Amino acid sequence: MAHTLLILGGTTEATALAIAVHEAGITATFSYAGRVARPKRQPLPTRIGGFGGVDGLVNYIRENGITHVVDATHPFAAQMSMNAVDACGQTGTQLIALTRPKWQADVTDNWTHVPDIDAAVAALNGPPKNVMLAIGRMHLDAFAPQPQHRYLLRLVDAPDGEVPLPNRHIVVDQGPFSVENDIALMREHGVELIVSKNAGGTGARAKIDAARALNLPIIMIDRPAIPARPEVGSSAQVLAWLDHSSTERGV
Ligand code: 3Y8
Ligand code: NAP
Repeated sequence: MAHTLLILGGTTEATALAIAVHEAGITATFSYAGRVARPKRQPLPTRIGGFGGVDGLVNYIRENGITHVVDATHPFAAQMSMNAVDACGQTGTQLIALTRPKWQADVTDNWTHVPDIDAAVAALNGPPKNVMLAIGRMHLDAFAPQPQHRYLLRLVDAPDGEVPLPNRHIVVDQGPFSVENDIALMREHGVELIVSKNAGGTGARAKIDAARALNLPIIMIDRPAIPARPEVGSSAQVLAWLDHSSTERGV
């Protein structure tokens, strides 16, 4: 019985999965939220934009006869992951998450772990420093209470609205990044401290290795809580799950 797969994308692993699913000849649609101007092209039919909450995703699943959902979104895309658990529960659709492990500090690293964005902001109390804020665009406003620092911001698209940080230098660049590039960038701007999400994976890893090479401290933001769901760490495991899972809807 043929499967009809929905891949919730936006990560390096989602792209790798799309290639594997395409090569396996499995019917699938790739989904982006539509956050950036030029998302990577995928070898699968691609939809762009929110579904309209849980109900919108339930309708999408039903109207498109989706039998399996793979949540391959970023570990900080907690709302999408919660919605996927709810919508698949309501429709009896098989769900699995393709995730990647958190980065772990080694003995030479100087990381300060904070639970969330607001705690990262609080950790920036103190005299002006050159801070690399490598967390994208969506949460820049949260850092407005710490205007004293000289920020190096890396954004996927040039900002359309006002950026609430007076002393900043904006680099427009879309990952995956390289360690050499990030070392050069940090040196060029005299970066003294990096703020990072614990994204895991390889696409955002360059700055972690660059910080290690330059012996720079990192404020590392832990991942938001995500509801329990089956998780695997590779495209091969997703394909095996598809082979072994039935296509009947749960009752
Ligand atoms: C829209 C479109 C692939 C996917 C590549 C990964 C790696 C490169 C590194 C830094 C950190 C950051 C950010 C980052 C990385 C990968 C992956 C990853 C971090 C794209 C993409 C979309 C997004 C959304 C975007 C967020 C932003 C976050 C930039 C695509 C390029 C900071 C996360 O301007 C905005 O609104 C940007 C929003 C969510 C976080 C934020 O708060 O701003 N990602 N990133 C997806 C959609 O529309 O559904 O996939 O081509 C994808 C990638 N970005 O196939 O190679 O796997 O994580 N993305 C973070 O980790 O902190 C950059 O600068 O060092
Ligand atoms: P989020 O906060 O968890 O989701 C907010 C809303 O965006 C969701 O409720 C949903 O809207 C929509 N959405 C999110 N991902 C979607 C997808 N793949 N397809 C369709 N709609 C999606 O998500 P986010 O943190 O903004 O992340 C958005 C996208 O960027 C995701 O694809 C994620 O993988 C990617 N990304 C995020 C980060 C990050 O740091 N957050 C990093 C790298 C890549 P509706 O409720 O209307 O359905």
